[in-house]
Amino acid sequence: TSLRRFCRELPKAELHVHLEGCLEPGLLLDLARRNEVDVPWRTEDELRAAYRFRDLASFLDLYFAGCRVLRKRQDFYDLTTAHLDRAHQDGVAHTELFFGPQTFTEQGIALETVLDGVLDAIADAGERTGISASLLVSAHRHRGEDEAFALLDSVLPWADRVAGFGMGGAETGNPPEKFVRYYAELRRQGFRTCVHAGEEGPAAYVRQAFELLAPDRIDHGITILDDPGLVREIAAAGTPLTVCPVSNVRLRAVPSLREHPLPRMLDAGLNVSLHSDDPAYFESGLADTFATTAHDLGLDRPTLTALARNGVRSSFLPPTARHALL
Ligand code: ES4
Ligand code: ZN
Repeated sequence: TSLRRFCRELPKAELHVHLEGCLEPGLLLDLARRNEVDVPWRTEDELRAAYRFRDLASFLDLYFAGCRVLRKRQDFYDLTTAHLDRAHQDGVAHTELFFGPQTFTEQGIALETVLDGVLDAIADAGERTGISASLLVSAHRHRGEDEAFALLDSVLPWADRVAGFGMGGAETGNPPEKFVRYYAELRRQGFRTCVHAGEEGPAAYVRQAFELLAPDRIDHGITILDDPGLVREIAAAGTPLTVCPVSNVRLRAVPSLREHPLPRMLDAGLNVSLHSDDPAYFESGLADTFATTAHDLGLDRPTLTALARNGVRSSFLPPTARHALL
């Protein structure tokens, strides 16, 4: 079988994908028209031409600009449905979707509009295709800890439909140490946690995340190799690192896929798995991410299988559901 087909058929768990980053150009422009939101792009090609990023911050500018077209419950439903149908086609058996309500509540959109649209689509997609999906509520680190606490309080009515909590946003200047009390509270309330760290921030941020926040997973973590002692500690702990190689190249955290640290991370015994991050903006779903990463880094099929199994093992599914996918 071809590499592409092998990667598509591999049973995969997608654990690091932002729902807002699944907004494809066609739907974005449709929603802009539907909701009469002015956007600076008239065609899908014009929008795609803007997918040239200097760094994480320049990407987040476009990502948050795209979010402005999402206004109504049906919009969140349509975004989630379109993504889950593509993920199902891509051989994703289970996915944990990051979603950041602060973007929308800040614009006066009710939390129920946003969450019920997403959660209804997750339930309907499961019935239609069999895909298993759950929600990770994501706070923005650039908004600070008080706003993260307010987010937590506001989503508690949906707590039984939230698989865990994460944190993304502008990393440089917003180190994990600013969120120690927030993560302690998440843990006290029994929630699973992840945190973006070491995407473009230094290894010291990954160390802070690991030691001070004690997350169940670390998202990215690619700069960890600058601190060999930390590599040994995190490898020994087995803490999953959800790596997104295509994203890292698009946001210029690494110069090219061929130079990506993934092989060194595997050699160091870290629990790494592969993910897409923002498939619409980086123009690569999970199957393509596996295939292009394998091609450019020369990964063999047993390695791809191991990466996919790491993803399944690192999911927040209950053990029986995890084992069914292994
Ligand atoms: C991110 Cl808030 C957010 N969304 C998508 N990708 C990200 N990377 C870091 N923060
Ligand atoms: Zn991410």
